[in-house]
Amino acid sequence: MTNIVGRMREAFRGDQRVDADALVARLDAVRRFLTVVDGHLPDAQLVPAHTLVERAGTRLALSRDHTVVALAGATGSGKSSLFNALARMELSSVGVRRPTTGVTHACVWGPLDGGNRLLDWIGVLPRHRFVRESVLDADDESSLRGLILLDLPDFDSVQRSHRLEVDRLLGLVDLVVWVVDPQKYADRVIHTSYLSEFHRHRDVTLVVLNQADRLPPAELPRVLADLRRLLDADGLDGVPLLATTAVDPAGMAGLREALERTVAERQAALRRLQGDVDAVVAGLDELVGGASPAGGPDDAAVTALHRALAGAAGVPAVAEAVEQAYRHRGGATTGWPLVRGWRRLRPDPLRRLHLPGPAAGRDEPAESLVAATSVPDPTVAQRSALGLAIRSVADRAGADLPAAWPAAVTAAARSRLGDLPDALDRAVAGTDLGMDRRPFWWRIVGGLQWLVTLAALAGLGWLALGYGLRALGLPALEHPMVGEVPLPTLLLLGGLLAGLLVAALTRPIVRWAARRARRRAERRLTAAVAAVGEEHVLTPVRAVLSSYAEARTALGEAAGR
Ligand SMILES: Nc1nc2c(ncn2[C@@H]2O[C@H](COP(=O)(O)OP(=O)(O)OP(=O)(O)O)[C@@H](O)[C@H]2O)c(=O)[nH]1
Ligand SMILES: [Mg+2]
Repeated sequence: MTNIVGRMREAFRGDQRVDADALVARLDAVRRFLTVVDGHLPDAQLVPAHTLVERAGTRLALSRDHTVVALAGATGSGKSSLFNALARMELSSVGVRRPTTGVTHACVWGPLDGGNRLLDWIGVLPRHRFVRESVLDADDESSLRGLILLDLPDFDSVQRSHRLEVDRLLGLVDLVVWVVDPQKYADRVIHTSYLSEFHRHRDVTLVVLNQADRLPPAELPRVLADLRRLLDADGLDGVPLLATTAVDPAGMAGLREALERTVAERQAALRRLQGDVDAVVAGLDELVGGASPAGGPDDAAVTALHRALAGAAGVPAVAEAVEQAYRHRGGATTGWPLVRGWRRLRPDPLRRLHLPGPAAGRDEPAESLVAATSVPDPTVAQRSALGLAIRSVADRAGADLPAAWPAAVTAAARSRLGDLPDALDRAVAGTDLGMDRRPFWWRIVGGLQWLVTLAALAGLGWLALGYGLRALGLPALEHPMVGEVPLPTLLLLGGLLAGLLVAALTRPIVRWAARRARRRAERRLTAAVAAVGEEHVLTPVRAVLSSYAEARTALGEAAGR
């Protein structure tokens, strides 16, 4: 990308013909570039490209059979004299009072109709338009057929409006003939403000040293050589330089011939536009040049973003609540039945956070779950950690990009910051924490607990019945014996002890399973908040990076590669 300009120059030099289709393709690429970078790069830097696309589109749609040539130069250099001499008619006033020409005059060789639309676009008033080729001329002027010659006001004028008019027209014409005279050919203004600015339009630039008759014949080669040196310094090496004498038809032959060649080639309009595209592309190069397209957001920064999002979404608090809730619910199902009721009185840690989200809500659109949870709002520290993580993703992603792109990446990363809190809350509320169903083994242990408790109660009842009968003086019950111990006593004590033992053995298993449940919930929640980060932060960042890559490709095509 760095050497686009150099390569373009090579392609541009010489008498190579410009392929109209290739030029149109390059303009399309500039258009595509502008579409892709829209909103990412400052508009002010894109003005020349927009102007080019608009002007080139219009110029190509208008007559390609005409070549618009402007005579430009300082006042008194002889532009109007050359204009009249080429037209062989007195169309534009030549005067002693300076500046003489205040508005642009046009002369069209061939029927005026075709050139009129071009002149409307260029902005030459109808009363200053003339037609050169009449029936009377027969074939004399046919070699210039298609030429539209413009006599411009002076660019170094005391009249500011003249300079504005010249600057406007120089942007529209196909070829410029710079007219200088022996007195002022070395003036700084024409070289610094104009000629050196035209170095990309060398193929559509001609320089004439007019009023050559005013120089002693021996002086002319020296002045021409001096002027050539100045032109080379302006970057206009290779540009044709001719000596002309407007007051002598013979002194016009070289210029006339050069114009005839230009008109016959019908290349000037395309070459001019090609020079414009080159200039615009060179100007845009620094906006997308340098780095190769970035691969995407940096992995470490993305991991840090996920962590910060999890913090802001309250994932650690929810995971902690999942572990506690597992222990709470597990204890309530598998604990000693005589104390289960007491356990149930304590609130469920997950329900306190209004989690898990409403079971039916999971199938509903996410919007219906707004603010569904009571997870604590992120702290100031968590908010700023999230802000930093987003900035870091943007900084890393935009680090190698040129000019305004890093700012565009940062803006994209932060573009949906306002939606993040709700989106994170919805993500947490919508995550299946894996706490809906009770594990099967809880029920087995629970059943076992009831069984041993019933055994204890049966033993208690049996013993109570025995005491009751004895107290009433009725025949005592014969308790079956297991070894030395009566069966009811064994049932009562064994049942109670077994219940306590099962509860004691189950507790560590419940705790271990609670930690597993916590990790599973953490995984799912982290995946859910990562998806939010993907949608709200990373996708916009990737969109800018892909715009950058597309802009590079488009500019490469616009450069003609
Ligand atoms: N001897 C001689 N005089 C010339 C030649 N070209 C122009 N002149 C004279 O130079 C003076 C200025 O010529 P213009 O054609 O009006 O110059 P211009 O560049 O149109 O000047 P503005 O309209 O003021 O920008 C006139 O007096 C011309 O007669 C030339 O080749 N030789
Ligand atoms: Mg004039």
